[in-house]
Amino acid sequence: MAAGSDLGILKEKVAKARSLTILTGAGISADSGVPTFRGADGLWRTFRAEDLATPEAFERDPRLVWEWYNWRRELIATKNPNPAHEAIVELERRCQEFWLITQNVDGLHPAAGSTKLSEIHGNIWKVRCTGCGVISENLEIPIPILPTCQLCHALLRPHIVWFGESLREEDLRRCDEALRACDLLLIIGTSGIVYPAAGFASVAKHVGALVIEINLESTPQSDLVDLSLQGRAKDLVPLLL
Ligand code: BV8
Ligand code: ZN
Repeated sequence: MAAGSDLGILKEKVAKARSLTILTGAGISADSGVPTFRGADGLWRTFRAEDLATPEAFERDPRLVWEWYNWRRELIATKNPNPAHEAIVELERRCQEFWLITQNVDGLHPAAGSTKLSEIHGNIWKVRCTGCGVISENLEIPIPILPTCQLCHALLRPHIVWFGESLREEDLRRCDEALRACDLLLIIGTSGIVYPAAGFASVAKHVGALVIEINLESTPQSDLVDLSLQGRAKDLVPLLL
């Protein structure tokens, strides 16, 4: 558990931050009961996320990929934001210059009230047409196993960034701006393995920002950051207020 003194230092840094940027991963939603990717509960049947979250997997077997996303939607639909999500909404309200970057597709940050936000890997409640490209919200539980577009009847896919697919230019631009402008970057609940998000800490570090990590355990980023606080996001993040 993080030392009291470290928490005190961090609380002060947050209060004094001119420009605060936060990067989150699956760990922040773990306390809401959403499985992480690499945690013990990360596996779905016998597949690894990297095997299903790819354009090739969808090309090969769209039914299987939709079954997986439907399973995750049904699970996430019963989950609520936790005190860590809520504390981040309060930090957005307090900090003059603020941006939240999330790798999570579960939609719990916007559900908590976050607005200054980039969902860089997409959102599981949005679908995109493989024919005409129209993007729409879809909250159906269960979603039809091979959903089609109401406009052109082509197959719909999750509006999610899969492995091997580039992030949206607008998101990359907005994230780069927030990482280069911030004087404090908070990294919460991510294993720091998937790029380009795994490279964000060094971008902020490069411009002289203080980089602080909150995670249950140490990560490949722990040597790079200025301070690594170990504990549950739901316990530690609210203590920053
Ligand atoms: C791209 C949507 C251009 C899908 C996701 C450079 C080097 C090596 C490889 C690459 C590279 N550049 C590109 C790549 C390839 C690839 C990549 O990074 N591969 C990895 C596996 C090495 N990147 C891409 O393909 C990206 N596209 O770069 O396009 C290109 C393409 C090809 C080649 C070059 C360039 C697209 C990446 C996005 C993929 N989509 N998600 C879906 O969700 O269905 S990624 C997905 O996995 C998540 O969004 C997230 O990003 C990642 C999982 O990481 P975490 O969120 O951190 O979750 P994880 O379970 O791993 O860890 C949880 C952490 O929380 C742990 O540390 C744990 O200790 C902690 N924790 C747990 N409980 C708590 C907690 N902490 C606090 N409190 C708790 N209670
Ligand atoms: Zn269409």
